[in-house]
Amino acid sequence: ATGGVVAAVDLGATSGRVMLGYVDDGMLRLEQVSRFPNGPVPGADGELHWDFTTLYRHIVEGLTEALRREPGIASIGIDSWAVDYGLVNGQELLGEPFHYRDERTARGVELVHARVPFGELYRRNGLQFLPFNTLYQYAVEPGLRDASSALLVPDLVAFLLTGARVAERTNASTTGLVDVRTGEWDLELAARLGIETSVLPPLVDPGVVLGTLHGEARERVGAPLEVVAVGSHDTASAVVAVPLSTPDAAYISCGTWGLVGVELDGPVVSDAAREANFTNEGGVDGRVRFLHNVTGLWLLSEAVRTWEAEDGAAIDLPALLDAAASVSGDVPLFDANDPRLSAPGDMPARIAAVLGEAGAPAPATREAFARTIVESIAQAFADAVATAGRLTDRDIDVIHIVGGGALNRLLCQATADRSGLPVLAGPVEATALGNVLVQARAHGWFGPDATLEDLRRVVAASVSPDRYEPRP
Ligand code: LFR
Repeated sequence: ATGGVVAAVDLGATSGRVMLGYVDDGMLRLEQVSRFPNGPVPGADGELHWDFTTLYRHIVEGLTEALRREPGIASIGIDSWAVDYGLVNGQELLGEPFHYRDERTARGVELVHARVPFGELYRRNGLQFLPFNTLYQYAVEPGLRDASSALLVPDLVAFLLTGARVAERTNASTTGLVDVRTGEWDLELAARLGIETSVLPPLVDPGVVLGTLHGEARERVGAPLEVVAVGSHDTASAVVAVPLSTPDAAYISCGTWGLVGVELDGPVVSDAAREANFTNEGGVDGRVRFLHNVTGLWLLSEAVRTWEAEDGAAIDLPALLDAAASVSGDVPLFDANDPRLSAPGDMPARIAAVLGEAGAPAPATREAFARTIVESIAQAFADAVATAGRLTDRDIDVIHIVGGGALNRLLCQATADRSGLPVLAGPVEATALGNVLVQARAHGWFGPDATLEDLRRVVAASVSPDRYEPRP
């Protein structure tokens, strides 16, 4: 066959969805089946969790509806944000997973670095420092002792659906416990950190069949559908669907985060890469996602959330961005990666405080504030692209922006202006497309030996990006 239909479950930090992906003669099309909200939920002591139980219910409902619409679904693929996990014992989920923005991780960082200095960690796992990397969470996770397995979010969904206990490799690379050179669990590192290695499930690669729906999931959805591993880290799936147009192209996968970097065949764990806080995450087909996390649209969505709470009414984001685009003159910039901006809470006040420290007045209107946020994100994007070029000795000639950020015209233009490079924006749904493509390839719909480049050709044939030229 040269085509068919699959279902993609794509969970983001602010919303999740179930999509149908149609492949037909080298072309690709998505249809949204359901979309549901997601976000941090404070627990009894103010700690931040995910409401995984509700997410899972939405997933099963979405899949049920997907199968009703499309009885011919060939498989299901699941991706989500990285690093977070659920603990299971037997068939039971031991409590709601922690949200990576919970502040307990600060203690985990201290504990881990006291045992293994960051320089050594970087040489072993290749990861930029992010305080929530899974190994820091495990260091403060008492529940690990009672668990038979620790499963990252997409693996946890696959486990509940099929009973399979695995760790998909691209997402496992974000735990900090996978050896960047071999792609296998670094059992010695885990042991040194006091992490029970029996909780780490066997690693599998994207494209592998994980199992078929079982038990209640099978009854509810109504068929023994197959679950196929995809690049289960959302960013890994997104990078699959970047229609890289030149060998020296950079990408920005922009949603809650802006993941800024290039694709490599092997890791770079130089001192310079470590100092620039660049990560070597595992990509599909053994590629390396050499990138830096920039705090992305989180800054804007948290600001909007604060203003909506003040007003007791919803804010029209496109209208706000249009108004922001018309703000004339220079607006003050702040460091988008300031760690004080990473927790939920009053974002405008915190940004005003950061600006105040630097002697800059806070913008007086909401549109000017939104402009300050977008320009500051764009500046951080431009800086990270330049650093990626420097660290990999590449002359970056174009920036692809994929994900929800590709819809933000102000951000795309500001990124072009501040980097001096053309920006190609789209596809918006890169993550779901990458999820679908890897499943479709596993079914042989692109021929027996389709490479990532072949998959990207399908994307390029199916969507046309918007082009932004840099302005002087
Ligand atoms: C993007 C993302 C990033 C990861 C962050 C936290 O959705 O997966 O790649 O660093 O979320 O998991």
